[in-house]
Amino acid sequence: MTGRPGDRSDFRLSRRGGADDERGPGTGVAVKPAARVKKPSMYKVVMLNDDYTPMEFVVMVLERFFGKTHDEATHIMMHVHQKGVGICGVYTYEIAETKVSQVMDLARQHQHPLQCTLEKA
Ligand code: TYC
Repeated sequence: MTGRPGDRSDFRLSRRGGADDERGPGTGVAVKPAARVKKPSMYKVVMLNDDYTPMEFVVMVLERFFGKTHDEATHIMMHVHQKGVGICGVYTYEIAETKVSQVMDLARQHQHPLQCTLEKA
């Protein structure tokens, strides 16, 4: 299996309709074996406290980009406010990276110092 388009090097002829059944050679049905799929690594999107970003802005960010309800967002924001750091969500790398960018871009546009990073889960 090379990953090249159209590559069927990992296909095998099935027993039924095999290469030398009554239909003769070369009539077998190509069957792809179950792929071995690795689970992707997961990444935490982590938010850091600061003294200037308004609480309502953090709550809005958690609702908008992390699908939290108002109550969930308020809880996470208060956790970060009190403990200094908190988890917004856990995602595969590309999604986590996109969410960090979305948060940082919006914070920058509003001139808030809010910081958000990614950590391997
Ligand atoms: N500490 C901020 C304030 O008192 C609120 C805040 C919460 C800021 C969470 C950032 O990630 C944060 N306005």
